[in-house]
Amino acid sequence: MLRYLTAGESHGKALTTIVEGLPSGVPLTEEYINTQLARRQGGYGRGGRMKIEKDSVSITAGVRGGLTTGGPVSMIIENRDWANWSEVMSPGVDARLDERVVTKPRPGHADLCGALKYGHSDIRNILERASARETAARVAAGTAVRALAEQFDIRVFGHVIAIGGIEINELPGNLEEISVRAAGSELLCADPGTEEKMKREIDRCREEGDSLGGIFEIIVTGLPPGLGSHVQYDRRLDGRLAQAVMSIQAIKGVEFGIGFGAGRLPGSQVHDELFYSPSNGFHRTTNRAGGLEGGITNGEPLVLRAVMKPIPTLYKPLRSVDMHTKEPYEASIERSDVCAVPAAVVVGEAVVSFEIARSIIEKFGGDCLVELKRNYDAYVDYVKRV
Ligand code: EPS
Repeated sequence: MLRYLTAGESHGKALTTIVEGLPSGVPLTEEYINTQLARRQGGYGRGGRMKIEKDSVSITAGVRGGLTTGGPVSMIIENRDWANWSEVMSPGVDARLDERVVTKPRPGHADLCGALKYGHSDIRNILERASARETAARVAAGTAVRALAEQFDIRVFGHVIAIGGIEINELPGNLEEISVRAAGSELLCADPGTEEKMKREIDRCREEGDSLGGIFEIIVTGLPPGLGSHVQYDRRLDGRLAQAVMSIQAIKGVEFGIGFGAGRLPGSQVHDELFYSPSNGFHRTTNRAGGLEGGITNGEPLVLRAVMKPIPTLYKPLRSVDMHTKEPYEASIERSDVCAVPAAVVVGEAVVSFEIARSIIEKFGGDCLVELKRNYDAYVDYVKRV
């Protein structure tokens, strides 16, 4: 079973991740992962921290000569900001625990509930781990397995649909064109006219000390029918994907295909009709389901949307209560991103890649890539001949 864990605090020494269950023989390099780490750091609307960090992964186990060995792949991303925090964040008994203490919980953040749950009087012990800095490690893990998905010509890409109230007007009908246009945009937005409006909205919010969320879409092409399963709740691929994406910091909702829109339409306008032709096999001419039926891929592109709330660290004060004094206060000024939706797209691509790779390994088995490919090819051949 493919699995991963991350560890690390936002201003700690480093982020660590271990991916276990990757077959042997998958091409994987630090450069390949660094490309995705750099994409995650970009995007119009990031704050001062991204000027400090230049994320770069060090693979410390599980890869030899550019190929996975089958052993756990461990990866480390150092935090450059650690140099400014080593005394406060030190794991040693000499840590300066009396400095940079946080007692004022930010509304919308894990600050208060986390501190209550873990019995901390210094909220820093919560915010350091709740921080979206952790998503750098998730991108490393997701990219390591994306390398496997690419071996099967599976492509995962995302793009921004909305920032605040500004939504794209039109999208190219061709998925490849969406991918190309998003790749050339600072906001990963495939509609250039709208991108400019989104940037102006981010500028406006920055000036007002506010933050902005948005909606993004992740698309996966090249999937065979039959990944995931209807037989048990925790094997349904839509459920797993939703959990993976919902677990990204600040994500508040996930939908597939026409998603929530399906609740406003009759069944005749929701379900994708089935056709068969000798050249195309079984297929649909619409994809309102978003590529999944019964928790199983149906061979159409997977289309998933997620909504990200505005980041809760605001320059504009929101009312809250000091944990120690119980006195009301208005949140103090903190460094923050104004908008991190483009970064969330890259994280979304990573966690979706992970679930897709996991479902491939589950269905096709194999401890080395050659074995996995053999099983995959035999299945794809069978599907064609049905
Ligand atoms: C974050 C706060 C900011 C962001 C950070 C997430 O960091 P800092 O408190 O150091 O200014 O920049 O995001 C990252 C560091 C990152 O790599 O994405 C938060 O509170 O969640």
